[in-house]
Amino acid sequence: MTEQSETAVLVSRPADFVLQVRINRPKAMNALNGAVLGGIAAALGDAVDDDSVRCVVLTGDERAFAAGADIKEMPTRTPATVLTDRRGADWHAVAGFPKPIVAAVNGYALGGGCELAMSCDIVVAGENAMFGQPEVNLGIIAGAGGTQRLVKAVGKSLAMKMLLASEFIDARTALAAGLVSDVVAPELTLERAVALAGTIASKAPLAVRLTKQAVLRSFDVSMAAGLDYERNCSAALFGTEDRLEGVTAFIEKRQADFKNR
Ligand code: DAK
Repeated sequence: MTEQSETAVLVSRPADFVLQVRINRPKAMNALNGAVLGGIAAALGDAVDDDSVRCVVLTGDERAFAAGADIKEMPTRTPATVLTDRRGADWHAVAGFPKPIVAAVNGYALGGGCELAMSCDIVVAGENAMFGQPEVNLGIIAGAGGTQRLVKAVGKSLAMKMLLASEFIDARTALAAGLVSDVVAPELTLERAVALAGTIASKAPLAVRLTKQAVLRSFDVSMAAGLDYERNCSAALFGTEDRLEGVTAFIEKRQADFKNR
């Protein structure tokens, strides 16, 4: 991790097996500049093979999860840099991260900020959260999954309204539409996300990992192919030590002690 990206994101351990990554550009509404994206990607990259991380919480501050890509970096960007610079890989580090990520969203999640939340697996929102895809105001379109993931999250009509008219939706609307899983008082957003992450982290890690993979697979393949994939994942887990531990612990009426094996 570079020195710049270390300050653009703050990494901490709020609970056993949980990594917290906080976007740290409060004066710029946590706009996602190269340092922030690089910092998130580096933190997740470090966590991929780290057995002490089983779930990640990604958050911002009370005013903004992230108000989008950094507009002040945009004047010098060209089609070539958009296609070839490191940001594509940084975005992929989030969407392709194999362990669960819980987004804790207070305030604005706009443009790339909304896309970042949607690249996470679960979104916990504070009552003050606002989600939007206002890229057309800038003459661009959503570039990190907004035209694809938002439709799948909230349906065509609401997605079109957000993407074409740049109308924001509040936390309650996002909950009703299925974009977020929980709405809580803003001061409890992070606490709820960390608690959820802690619960996920207490489950069998390999089962959690394959569950995430199988659910994400459902977006890309037919039902028949998805069901085949699920069955194969399920069969593979029957060969793990943690499966034996989970089943034995149930029968012996004790807490399972999973080893990620
Ligand atoms: N970029 C840079 N600075 C930003 C920013 C942003 N997105 N959003 C806010 N700021 C800065 C403001 O410029 C201001 O800085 P100073 O003037 O104090 O230096 C400071 O944050 C506070 O903002 P405001 O003064 O505007 O605060 P307000 O409360 O009045 O308004 C707001 C808050 C969030 C509603 C407003 O700032 C706003 O509308 N911000 C822009 C939101 C936006 O348009 N977001 C979408 C950006 S485009 C791609 C991947 C992703 C993307 C594209 C391609 N590829 C992989 C190809 C994504 C594109 C985008 O996200």
